[in-house]
Amino acid sequence: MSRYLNPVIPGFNPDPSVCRSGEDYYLVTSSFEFFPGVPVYHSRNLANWELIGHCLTHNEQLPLGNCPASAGIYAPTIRCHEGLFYMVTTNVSAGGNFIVHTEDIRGPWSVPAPVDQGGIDPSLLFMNGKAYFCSNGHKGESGVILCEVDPLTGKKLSVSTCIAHGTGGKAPEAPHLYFIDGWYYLLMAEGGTEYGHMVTIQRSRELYGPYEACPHNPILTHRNRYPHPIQATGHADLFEDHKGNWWMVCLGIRPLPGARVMLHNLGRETFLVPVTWENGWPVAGNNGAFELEMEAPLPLPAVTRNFDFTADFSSDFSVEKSAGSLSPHWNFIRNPEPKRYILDKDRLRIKGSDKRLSDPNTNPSFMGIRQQAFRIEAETVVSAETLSFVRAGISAYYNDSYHYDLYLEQGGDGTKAVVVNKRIHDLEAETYRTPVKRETEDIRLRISSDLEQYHFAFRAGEEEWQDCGGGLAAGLCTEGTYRMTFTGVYIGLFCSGGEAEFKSFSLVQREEL
Ligand code: 6LW
Repeated sequence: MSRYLNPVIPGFNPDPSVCRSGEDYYLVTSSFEFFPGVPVYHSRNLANWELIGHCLTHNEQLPLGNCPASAGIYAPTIRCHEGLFYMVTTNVSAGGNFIVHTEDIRGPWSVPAPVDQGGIDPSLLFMNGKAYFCSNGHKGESGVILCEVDPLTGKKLSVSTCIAHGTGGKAPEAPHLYFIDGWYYLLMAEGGTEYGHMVTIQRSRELYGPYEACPHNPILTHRNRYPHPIQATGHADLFEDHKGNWWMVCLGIRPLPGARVMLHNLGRETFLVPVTWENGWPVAGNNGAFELEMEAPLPLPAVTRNFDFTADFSSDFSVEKSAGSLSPHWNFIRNPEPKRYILDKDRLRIKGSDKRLSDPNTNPSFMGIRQQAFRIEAETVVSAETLSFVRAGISAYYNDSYHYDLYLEQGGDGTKAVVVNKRIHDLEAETYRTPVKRETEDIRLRISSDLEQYHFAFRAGEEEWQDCGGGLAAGLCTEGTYRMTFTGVYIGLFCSGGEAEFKSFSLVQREEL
């Protein structure tokens, strides 16, 4: 037995799916309007996951132009079969369901092979030399829809047929099919991906059903566990490790511990739950529940975790080659324009455009890292050398309608100010502004957070740190958003207007609650 900590992948990492290749495990999560798409994590012990790349690294694989916040790439499934890795997902804003494949998990992955079956949350089952494709809903029909597919071309080889519905919960989704000990098992999420979320399972001797429900459904849920630090658990994938132990990865959220209503800003995170079998049915965790600290038979012991990030601006970096030279932790908002991000003498230059962080469905100049702990401290050093107007700094960015920005503003005449600007819903307000001396070259900007607030501070040259106020974390929480949104907060560097130079960026993410 080894001890490990949940979530195994904190921060915005929803809809996890996992596959095993020998003694290596690969896990993918949803990425919505962010680029590159579908992060790929690697682990050998199932508790520590390293981000090793993304499945969708080219614009042709990931058209996100005009995609609204929390649209774009929905839940992925990863499988490996006969030496190839397959990832299947939905671009809900362009093209629907598609499959990509690769021999090398580190990419590049193939061009997308579209599958002419609708619905979301697609999954693959390889069985007796055939590949089956299921998704949730199709042409207005609810339920799990199945067809045989050529996984390389995406061509459908049979008609799409509804094989099952959920077990009565709201929003049945996230279907995965497995063949285990002579049974086809159909794992699903139900109850909606909010506080009633749950995982159910059904089984049949025949792939096309009829499916019978497990007598102890839901097999995983925290819907009756209030208050518990982990809520909204569901959307799972089931697998056996190379030692014969069974597991589920699932999503869940950690609401802000201090809030009287449940609110979460870190996003839907990835959790690991041990699974045992009783009478041919899986039992997840402790009768469907699990904790932040777990004891379980990991294939290898867990090691100490560290989610700190320090940017390396010295590498030979271009956004076009982002899968290679840029740390995969950097994400962009929709398809980035490579010309706007330049590494030059250990500095990052970001060129702004007329697009601002609050502009919907577009690609402002921004590079961000997921916030993975409630308590963080992020710092950057920015200097603006420009003849035109520029705003450049650091942002706690949820999406175009919810972000807190701390930046240096420089006018065309050389006047400089440090500003805090907050955007919540349709209200945008400057909450802090102070001039800084024209001759000041470097401004150090800091965003820190605790369980309630983000705090902003700056330091001009060698002067003292100046407090610039704070902003409630509640302003960047999914539950408060106007449309239903699925992402989490990024801490990122941005520039609008002219051009700015960033000399460093670090993000300390403290795990302890
Ligand atoms: C995912 C679906 C869902 O595809 O959210 O709330 C979608 N339910 O299962 C995006 O994560």
